Amino acid sequence: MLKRTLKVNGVERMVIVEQDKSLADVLRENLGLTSVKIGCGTGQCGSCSVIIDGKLKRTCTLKMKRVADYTEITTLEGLGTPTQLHPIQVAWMAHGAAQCGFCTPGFIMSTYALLLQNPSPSREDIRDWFQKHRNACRCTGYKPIVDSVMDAAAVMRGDMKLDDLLFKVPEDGRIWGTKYPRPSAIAKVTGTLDYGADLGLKMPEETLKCALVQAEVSHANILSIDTAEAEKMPGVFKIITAKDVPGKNRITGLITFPSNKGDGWERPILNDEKIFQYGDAVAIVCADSEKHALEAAKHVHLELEQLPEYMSAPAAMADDAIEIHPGTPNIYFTQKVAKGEETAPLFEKADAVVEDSFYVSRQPHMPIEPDVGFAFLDDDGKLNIHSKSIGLHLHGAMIAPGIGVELENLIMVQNPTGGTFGYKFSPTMEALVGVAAMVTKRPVFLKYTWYQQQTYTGKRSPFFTDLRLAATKDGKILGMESDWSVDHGPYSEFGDLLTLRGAQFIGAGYDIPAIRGEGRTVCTNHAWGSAFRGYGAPESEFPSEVLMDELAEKLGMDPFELRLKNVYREGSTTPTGQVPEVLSLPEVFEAMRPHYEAAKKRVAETTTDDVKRGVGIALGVYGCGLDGPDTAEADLELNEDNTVTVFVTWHDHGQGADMGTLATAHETLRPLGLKPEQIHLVLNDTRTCPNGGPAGGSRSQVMVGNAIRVVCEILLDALRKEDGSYGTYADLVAAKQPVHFHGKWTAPATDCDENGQGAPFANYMYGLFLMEMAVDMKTGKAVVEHCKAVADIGKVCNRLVVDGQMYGGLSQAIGLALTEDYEDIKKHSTMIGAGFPYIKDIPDDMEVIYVETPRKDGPHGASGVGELPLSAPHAAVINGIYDACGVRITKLPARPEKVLAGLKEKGLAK
Ligand code: MCN
Ligand code: FES
Ligand code: FES
Repeated sequence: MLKRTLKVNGVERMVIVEQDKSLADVLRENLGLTSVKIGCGTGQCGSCSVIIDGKLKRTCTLKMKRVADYTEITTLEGLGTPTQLHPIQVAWMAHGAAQCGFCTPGFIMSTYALLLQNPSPSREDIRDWFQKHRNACRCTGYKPIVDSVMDAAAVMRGDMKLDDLLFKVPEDGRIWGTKYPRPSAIAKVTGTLDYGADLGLKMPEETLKCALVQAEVSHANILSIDTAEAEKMPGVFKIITAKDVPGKNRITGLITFPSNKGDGWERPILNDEKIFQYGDAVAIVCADSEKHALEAAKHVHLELEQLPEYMSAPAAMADDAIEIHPGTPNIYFTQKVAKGEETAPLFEKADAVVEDSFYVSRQPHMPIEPDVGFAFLDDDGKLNIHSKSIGLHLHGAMIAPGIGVELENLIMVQNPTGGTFGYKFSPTMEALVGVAAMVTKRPVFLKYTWYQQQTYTGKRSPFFTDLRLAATKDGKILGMESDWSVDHGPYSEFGDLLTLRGAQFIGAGYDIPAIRGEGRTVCTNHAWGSAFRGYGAPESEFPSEVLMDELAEKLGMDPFELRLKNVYREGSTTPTGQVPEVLSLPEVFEAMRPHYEAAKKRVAETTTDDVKRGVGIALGVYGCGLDGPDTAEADLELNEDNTVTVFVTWHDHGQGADMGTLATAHETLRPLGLKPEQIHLVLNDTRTCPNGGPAGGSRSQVMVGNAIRVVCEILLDALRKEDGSYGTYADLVAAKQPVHFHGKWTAPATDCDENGQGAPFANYMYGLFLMEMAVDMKTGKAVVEHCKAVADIGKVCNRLVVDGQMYGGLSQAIGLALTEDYEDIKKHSTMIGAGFPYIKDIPDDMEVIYVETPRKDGPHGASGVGELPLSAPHAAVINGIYDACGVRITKLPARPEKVLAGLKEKGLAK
């Protein structure tokens, strides 16, 4: 133990701490300064950055024994407060630089340190600084952050007025379509928003801290679990294994299609008979402190019988592979696609046929905030589970039988969330903390390290795809043949639905009259397949968008013109035979044309023998919603003071659910003349909020937005008087009318049949992506120098949010193309190891142009946006590499060594 007096935010504070405790933990736990966030915990993300004696330092790796007495420390709490914001914080709000906001305190402190030493940094200086100090952001694509720093610096120098950064509501009172800052921005920029780990510090004293006992092999039979030694360890309250679980100890994967050969009940909460993947949990240690829980977990002994590990779809499909779930074949679902006439004769008579094999990799989500959650039994005996869930009602249904709780006795709440990018479409720890609270009858808290986040949450399911295209000599596509295998890991959860995405999105965007193909879902022992932004689109459109370039080359056509020739027009149908809801793609292309031409010219002028440059394009399409008649509900209450409260489950990954809810409600309620602050939001608590459905499939703006529109219109109808004016709360009460309203909206869509045909989505998003690439001919390293996107996402609800969605998604697509992977469990278990894109990996020059085609079935004309920027831009990167240096990468990621091998093969390496 040591005593230290620290000068924190200008005040002397004494702490008595263990010498090996990190400064980050001391600031958070001993001093309550929870603006200091712990992301990676290993010095790779910068979210724990503070200023120590005038210098920026990461505190998660700084042990207290190295912190001297009277060290001066400034945290975000010392920079500005909600009522007295620092210009950096105001700039952050003005540019929408805090999405999930988890990285924000670290970035703002880093900015402050930079501006102290360089009041007039250039954009490149700022990028160099954040690169050097490892400030990592997964949401924003960094551009809004650099914009914020530039403006904050200008204000601090006196070159700009702070007032210029403040949002002013336009005269017509409208906030729809503007840059109104999201309601949660102020809490995010001041570090006052409590995320799961912060809430964990504020829980009652009797709260038990949990640690998991996890497998370190990927496939094994469990012979025995010995907890005897661990149970005697200090502070241990209870060690829970499968035998203690009150329910059926399974999480249902909610099988979507009857032809699925599994029953969806194969995923254990605590593994009992077998280990199916690395990290599977076999026991939960509940103790009085995290330290004690972790220590005891090391003393639980597992006796395992190792089985062959099938770490990819081809391995699990091999003839001699044993069934991973005995009784269910490893290929447990197949999905056909059959549109139009038979393709075989078309391929025979076609002028040009191209074919290739593709692999889209096991992209890790890599939120900065590791998974975290807690549970407790409330005074009514109901089990409350708080987590990062982005599907509260869905997850309740998936886990309740396994835990052994009736659905009506289960309350699910989403904590403020530091990014998920889809991994939280899966229950991760909800059932574990639920079981622990039920068994111990105490509040329980569990947080993962970043290593656990990476190794024990779902990942993008790799697709292995063979694809053929047939076309006439003038470039009209005649037919397509596809075959795809989906490595979905050991758990079935939505694997059939993901496989259907291949039928729906391979070749999307083009009018292809005849399609034949088959996809299959394969059970493997690698990380379980969970939703990842784009969900099937990047896996499906990578093959078709790269093959389009191969076709263009074969035909001697420009890839831009070939695409334009085939995009949806009057009379076209999608791969599922659906008539597209809008036909804006020709307009999208024309909006891109001048930029494409300028880019071609620029790369021709700047390419050199050492650094070859090229341009790649790709077309992206994705549907908004869950397939078929997807539904969302919303509630609204008119309050006594004539303000309204909207109750809704529009889950917030960090994308801006609060902003979407507010702007959609405000726009609908404009006849009442309410100010934005007169609309209160209650989000994401199943006790009070009806089922809006999960925040996946870029569905919320359309689905939940429509439910909000409907309930707001019901209120308007209730208040409307004969003369067209609107009454008040008092009028409704006087007339004995209700003041609480319920709205519901169902998408006019149909499920796909066994041939993948149907009209599954009422709304789509469309985009054309352009990447200007530079390839170092010595190393094979490819970088994106400029990036442009033209997007049709319908009418824009909030401009800051959609820009942020686009930049963030584009940077994840660049990561998917060039660096990111989770294949090698050891090597890819850290941010750096897994190829997390830092600021210098992402171009500063990113621009998005919107073609706002109003959607009939979108609230106020809006479609979705979240996943569009991760639908196909990675194919543009790969096409750009080929254009630059002639190496065609078909298996992601295009790491330098892969490109270099291609260059060597062609004798082009320098
Ligand atoms: N929006 C808008 N105008 C439109 C369409 C949408 O202003 N025409 C806004 C909405 O109000 C919402 C945001 O854009 O705030 C995204 O809307 P939408 O596309 O409907 O998607 P969801 O709200 O359902 O969000 C989910 C989507 C998905 S599926 C993933 S995965 C994802 C994503 O959004 N994960 C994210 N964006 C993310 N952004 C962050 N920062 N972190 C994640 O984990
Ligand atoms: Fe400290 Fe990531 S650098 S938490
Ligand atoms: Fe940067 Fe989410 S806003 S990680």
